Amino acid sequence: MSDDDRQEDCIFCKIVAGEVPSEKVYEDETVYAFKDANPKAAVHVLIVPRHHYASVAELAKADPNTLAHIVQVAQQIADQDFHGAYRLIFNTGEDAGQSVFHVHAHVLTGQVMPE
Ligand code: DGP
Repeated sequence: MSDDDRQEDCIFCKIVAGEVPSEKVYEDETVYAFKDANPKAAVHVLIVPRHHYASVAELAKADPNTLAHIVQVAQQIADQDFHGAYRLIFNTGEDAGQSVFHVHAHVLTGQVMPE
């Protein structure tokens, strides 16, 4: 990631850059996926674009291909871990529970999810 993509105080920018350790699940040129530190399912993975966008709305507007790619990577993780079944969540805005303002998809899989 180039320096001008970064937000200095963003924990997920630091994880993408390898400055903060994480349990990597998948990576490629555009996204990085790692285990959530506070898992809410048997498999709980966060997928983030390498480039910093604050929210899924910002990502959808600026780079819809990467948003579609995130969905494809989620599918791939669930295909490996739980016959393709998964819950995909983008908390958007503080009042919806977003606490890290670098867009991230929560992939919850590896178990039958409660209703
Ligand atoms: P949200 O509330 O939607 O913004 O989700 C943020 C998630 O990020 C939350 O489930 C915990 C996770 N998280 C926060 N900091 C770290 C970290 O440093 N490492 C890892 N692996 N996960 C983190």
